[in-house]
Amino acid sequence: MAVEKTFVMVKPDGVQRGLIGEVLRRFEQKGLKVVAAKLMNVPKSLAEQHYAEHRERPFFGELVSFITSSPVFAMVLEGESAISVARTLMGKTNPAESAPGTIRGDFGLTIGMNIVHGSDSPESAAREIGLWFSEGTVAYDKAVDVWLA
Ligand code: RTP
Ligand code: MG
Repeated sequence: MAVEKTFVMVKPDGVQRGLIGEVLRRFEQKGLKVVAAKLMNVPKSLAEQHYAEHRERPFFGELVSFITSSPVFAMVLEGESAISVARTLMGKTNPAESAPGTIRGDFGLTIGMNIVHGSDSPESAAREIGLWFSEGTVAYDKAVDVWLA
């Protein structure tokens, strides 16, 4: 167990449906802290780098065009086992197979529009945080941590 940072993003479908607050609420309620956040349009080059592992997949073009189609809400969340905890709250990649109670299970229907992204490993988290937040993250004064425990 270790305190980790993870990169999470509300995708264009989630932003357009007004779900930024709902998604963020679930992560905050769980105990993860927001250490960086911004609403932004995604340059094509950033989308291609972010999803580079899927470059050869048949859905790659569709995925890049979707993620660049309108603003996303990008954030870095911090907490104990933040990477796997965020993925658990999100649910499975395909919302049709995601359990009720998860973000994708409660709000999604199709795999192409699954509302939220979260880093899938420590290596991905480090890579994605560097890619999306080259300006860095914000550190909290440790004195307030007692209220978040
Ligand atoms: P993400 O990276 O977006 O957090 O999603 P994930 O780890 O759960 O899933 P991943 O395998 O990394 O796939 C990335 C995104 O590509 C889209 N996808 N479409 N048409 C398809 O068969 C298909 N498969 C994946 C999804 O939007 C998925 O989130
Ligand atoms: Mg992924």
